[in-house]
Amino acid sequence: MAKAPARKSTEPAKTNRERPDEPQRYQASKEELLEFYKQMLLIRRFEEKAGQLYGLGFIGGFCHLYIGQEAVAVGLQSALDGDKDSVITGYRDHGHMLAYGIDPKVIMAELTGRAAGISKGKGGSMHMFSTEKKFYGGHGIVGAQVALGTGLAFAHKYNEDGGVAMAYFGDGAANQGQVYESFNMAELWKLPIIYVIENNQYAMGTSVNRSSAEDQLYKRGESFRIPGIQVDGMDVLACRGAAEEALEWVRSGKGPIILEMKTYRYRGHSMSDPAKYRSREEVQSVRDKSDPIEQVKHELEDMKVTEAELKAIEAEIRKIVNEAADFSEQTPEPDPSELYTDVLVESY
Ligand SMILES: Cc1ncc(C[n+]2csc(CCOP(=O)(O)OP(=O)(O)O)c2C)c(N)n1
Ligand SMILES: [Mg+2]
Repeated sequence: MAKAPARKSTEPAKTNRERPDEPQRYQASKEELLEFYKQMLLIRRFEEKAGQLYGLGFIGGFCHLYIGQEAVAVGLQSALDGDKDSVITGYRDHGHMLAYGIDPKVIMAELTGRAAGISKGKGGSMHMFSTEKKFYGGHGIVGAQVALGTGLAFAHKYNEDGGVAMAYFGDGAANQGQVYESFNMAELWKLPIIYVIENNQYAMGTSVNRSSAEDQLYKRGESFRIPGIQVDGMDVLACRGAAEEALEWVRSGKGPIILEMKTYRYRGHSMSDPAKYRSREEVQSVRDKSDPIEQVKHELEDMKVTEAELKAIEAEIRKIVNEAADFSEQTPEPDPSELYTDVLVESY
């Protein structure tokens, strides 16, 4: 049988092998660094309080805490344009909402299932949304937010609104098939999206090295020609610097980019976690060596911020969190007639 001739492509070779520059650590002013510190501390204290309320039975259902990962949401989202850009994430979402300046009271009230909650008490920990702030959840299906985020990016491009979508997902989610279908379309259509892989080293109870053939997750876009950058996710200024670089790439029409944030979660995967997959020493060692909040505290001290000023910030944050907790306990639950409302919201 005659051999079929080698197929000749009529399309020009895709030569997009340009790479973004190596990101620089962001040079923050004292005021900016203080703001980052406050936001990270707010997330930490808010999450600690949520953990307590869960233990007391005020919060039902699932609850995944963000403690340890604060620098990622704060550093990245500080670079976004709140009027244009959109954010989407998974179920570990309270930190991302707080970093976006959403009122802690309505987040805590959502956790306790109250009508005043941001999803009217009907979403809970994993399903918080604020279309007003272009925050599109809060999703419980691992990896689903990647495809949905790609859709948000498509909408930005289609509507020519100049916005960029930021889609967060975990190291575990990075092994889901729909992530790669999304990567393909995003690069093909040069969609304005930053894929943020929050590599906190574990998916529930499985370490990234045990589950991933390629554990350098920033390389996961290579076969789609999507560049990736690995970032110290425990350093808020490194996170901000990486966001600047990624935004420059995406806003100039070059298509998607991947940021792999090397981070760590201190608490269990969710509120019930036998924690048999890692030692206490491992967790303690990360806390001691690279806690994102302590690092910033030291930098602030170097900038001559006094202990009294730092204590005042701590007191201010504790007050905000206590007020949110009081509100979330006292405000009423939704009326049963709300059961069938808000099932579908048209956002575009
Ligand atoms: C499609 C799907 N499969 C499995 C689960 C159960 N599940 C919930 S969280 C999780 C681990 C995800 O880990 P990772 O993506 O690393 O995120 P992290 O929890 O570390 O933030 C799994 C398997 C799910 N919610 N959805
Ligand atoms: Mg993980």
